[in-house]
Amino acid sequence: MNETKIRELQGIANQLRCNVLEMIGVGKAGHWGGSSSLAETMAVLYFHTMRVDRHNPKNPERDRLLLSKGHAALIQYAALCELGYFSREELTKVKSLNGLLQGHPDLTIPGIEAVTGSLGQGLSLGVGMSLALRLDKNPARVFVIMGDGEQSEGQLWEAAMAAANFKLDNLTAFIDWNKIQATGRTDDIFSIPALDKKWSAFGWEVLTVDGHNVASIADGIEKAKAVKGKPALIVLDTIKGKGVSFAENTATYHNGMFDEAKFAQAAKELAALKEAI
Ligand SMILES: Cc1ncc(C[n+]2csc(CCOP(=O)(O)OP(=O)(O)O)c2C)c(N)n1
Repeated sequence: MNETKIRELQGIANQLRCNVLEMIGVGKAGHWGGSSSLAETMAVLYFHTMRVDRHNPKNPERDRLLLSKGHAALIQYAALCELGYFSREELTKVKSLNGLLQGHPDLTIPGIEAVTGSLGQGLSLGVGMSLALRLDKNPARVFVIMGDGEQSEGQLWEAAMAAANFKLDNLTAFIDWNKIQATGRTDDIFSIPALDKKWSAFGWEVLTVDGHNVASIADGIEKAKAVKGKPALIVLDTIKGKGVSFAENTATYHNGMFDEAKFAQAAKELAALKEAI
């Protein structure tokens, strides 16, 4: 990937973080931590890798992205808004009764492929979709993003076995390995050591990339797509809350509130990141 493309995608990731901050606003709870850790991945998937068509959101040959960690919906909304799936005005109405965008992904929202939020279910949905696409000889691919805290959900390990059993090489999953879940460090709450080895023992091709480096993410996805006869998992080594210094590496902003001063500081830091491109 050349420098121009890298700068373009990083610029998009920075803008996605700004959109998320705008949606959370002042004095309202919002999932900053697990949204911001995915900004680069969303930028690469939606603006580089995936075939999507906002003019025809249901195009049968579109690639599908399922956010199994549905509480991070704001970062997906941020990307869909930049692509023009809905107006910017919707961002200001997020999580309100008269708004389109709810706290978790919903099928009423253009570009959203699955209702998620109850953790552990997205991969099962992805397996079903991948099987259906293969039966239809449809070349579309399915991408599923899970959290590291989410790895304690038993259902996703059944889905992992099924995907390997059915040799689903049209399926790529991600773990947003930001090491923190809702109330503290994932290792302290429910430790699952050697995640990469576990997934490869379950029959998946596994690779780990720097989840804040757009070129590494894009390269990892290309490698995953080239794998034949089995599904691939990309572990995204990320920082929860990335981009706002006081919100990084803490559970406080998993679903926290910004007061006016904190919001202003966050906005300033994100603006500086944009300037630095
Ligand atoms: C089945 C289920 N149990 C509990 C929750 C509440 N919950 C929401 S987010 C979260 C933590 C998720 O942590 P992780 O997967 O690491 O997400 P990230 O840190 O990337 O936001 C929990 C337990 C849920 N949404 N679904």
